Amino acid sequence: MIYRSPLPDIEIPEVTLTEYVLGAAAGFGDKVALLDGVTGERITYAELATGVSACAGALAALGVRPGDVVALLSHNQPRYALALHGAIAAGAAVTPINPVFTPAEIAKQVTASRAKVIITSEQVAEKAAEVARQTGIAHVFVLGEPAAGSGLRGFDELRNSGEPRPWLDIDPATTVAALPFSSGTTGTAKGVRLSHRNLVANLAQTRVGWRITSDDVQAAVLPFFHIYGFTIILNSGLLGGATVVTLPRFELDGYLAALAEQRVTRAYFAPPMVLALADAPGVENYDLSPLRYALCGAAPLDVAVTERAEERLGCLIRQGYGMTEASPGTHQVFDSDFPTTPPGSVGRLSPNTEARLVRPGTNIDVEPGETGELLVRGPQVMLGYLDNPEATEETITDGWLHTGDLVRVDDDGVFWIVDRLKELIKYKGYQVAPAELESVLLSHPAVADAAVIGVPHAEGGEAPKAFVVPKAAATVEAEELLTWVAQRVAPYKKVRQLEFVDAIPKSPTGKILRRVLKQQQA
Ligand code: AYL
Repeated sequence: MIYRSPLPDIEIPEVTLTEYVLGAAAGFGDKVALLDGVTGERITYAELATGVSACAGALAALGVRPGDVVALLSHNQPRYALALHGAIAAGAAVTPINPVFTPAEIAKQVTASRAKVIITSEQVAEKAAEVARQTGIAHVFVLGEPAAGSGLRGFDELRNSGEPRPWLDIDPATTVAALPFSSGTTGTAKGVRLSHRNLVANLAQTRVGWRITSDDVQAAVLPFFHIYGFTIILNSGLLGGATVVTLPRFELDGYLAALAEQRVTRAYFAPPMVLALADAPGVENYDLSPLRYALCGAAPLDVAVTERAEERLGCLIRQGYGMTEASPGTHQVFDSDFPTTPPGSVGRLSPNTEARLVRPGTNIDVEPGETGELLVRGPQVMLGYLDNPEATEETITDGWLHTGDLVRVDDDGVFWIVDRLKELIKYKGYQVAPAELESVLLSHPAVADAAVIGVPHAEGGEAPKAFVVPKAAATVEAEELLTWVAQRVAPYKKVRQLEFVDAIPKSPTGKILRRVLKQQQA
C-alpha cells in the first residue's frame, strides 16, 4: 500500500538552488534578509543578491568550477548565506561542517568531500588553518577579520576580487549543490549528494504547507550546517522574503530576548530547546505575542513537554520529520492544520511524497494500521552517497529511501514516529554514529572489542553508552577510555557511560547485535 500526500502534486521549478531561493531577492530591496541577533549586523536582500553574485565571480576567478566542493565551517551568522550561495552560484557544491568538530574530524570531511576551498568564521579560523596545512588546501577565507599574521584572507577581500557572475548554465537534476554528511541507517558518516533539484523540490514542497512571507521573522539558532537549519530555516526563510535572525548558539535568555526584540513570528526548535522552554523560569518575562508557528524536529518530542512549552510561549508547537538524505522534509503539519493535528505526530506527507510501511529488513508491506519501517519516495530524495554505491544501494531501492524509523499512520493520514530501528544515536538532535565511536575505542591499546548504543539521557534525549571487552591481561579504567574518546571527537559525540563486558553479542556474520544490548539495558 502506498500512502500519498493529501495535497496535489506540484511542479518542481527547473532552476538552480540559488536562482530559486534568491531569484526574487533583488526585488525585496532594502528589506533585511539576515540579522545577527547578537551583534545587530544586517544584510538586506539587495545586498545579498549583489554579494552572492560578486562572491560567485570571485570564486570562479579563483578556479572554482562546477563539480568542485567548497567547505563551509561556521556557526550561524548573516554572512553564512553569502558564502553558501556565492559558492553554489559559482557551480560548486557546499559541504557544511560543524565548527565544534576537532581538526581531525574536519580534515576527514574536507578530504572525503575533496573540498578545494574552506570558508570559515573568525572563531574557528585557527582550526581551519591547521586543517588546510594538514590537507594541503590552498584557499581559506574568513567571514570577518583574519587575525594579524595568520596568513589567512578575509572573505570581503575575496568578494571584491572578481567580476559579478551571471547565473550558471548547469543541470539542476544532476549537479550536486549540497554535500552534508550523515551516517544514514548504518556505519560512519557519508557524503549525502543533494542535487539542486532535490533541494529546490523540498523548498517548493514544504512551501505549500508553510506559507512563509515577507511579514515573517524567523529565529535561526539551529545550525545551518545541519540540513534542518540549511533548508527549513535559512533557505525557506530567504525564499519567502522573511527576515532570518541568526544566533550562534542556544542560550535560553539570549534566545528569548531575541524572539521578543525582533518580534519573531516563526520559531524552529529541537527537543532540548522545547524542554528548556517548558521548565526554565523567566519565559513569561518576554513579550512573545508575535510568535505564530513553532516547529520542532530532528528527534522525538514528548507531548507533556510540548504542552508545557506551548502554554508558556502562547503558541502551538508542531513537529516536522525527515532526514538529511531527503533534503530533509517528508512530513509536515501544514500551517492550516496546526490546531487540529496532535502534537505527538509528525503530520502528513508533503506534496509529491509517497510512503510505504514495511516489515523491517524486508520489502513486504505491513497490514494497514500496523507499525512498520517507513520508506519514502519523492523528488527530494538524494542522488546517493558520495563514493559509496554499496551504501546507496542498501538505502534506496526502486527510488524508495529506507528511513530506519518505525512508524504508524492513523486513519487521518497522520504519521507517528514510534521508534528508531537504525543504529544512529541522536544527542540533542545531532547525529552520533556508533560505528565511529567503536573505532575510536578499538584504537585504544587495551581494548579488544567494543559496541556503542544510545541510552536515555535527560538533557540530550539519548546519549552514547559503550560496552568494552578489555584485552586479556590489560588493566584499564573506564575513566581512561572515556577521556580517550573525548579527546578525539566533538563534545556532543562523547561516550557518557561505559560498561566492561566479557563479549559483544554478534550475529554469525560478525555484525554487532545492538538490539540485544538495548534489550538488556531496558
Ligand atoms: P537527520 N521525531 C522523531 N524522530 C525524528 C524526528 C521527529 N520529529 N525528526 C527526525 N527524527 C530522527 O538526518 C529520525 O530517526 O535529519 C530520522 O531518521 O539528522 C533522523 O532523525 C534523521 O536525522 C523538518 C524539521 C526534518 C527537522 C528535520 C530534521 C532532519 C534531521 C524536517 O521539517
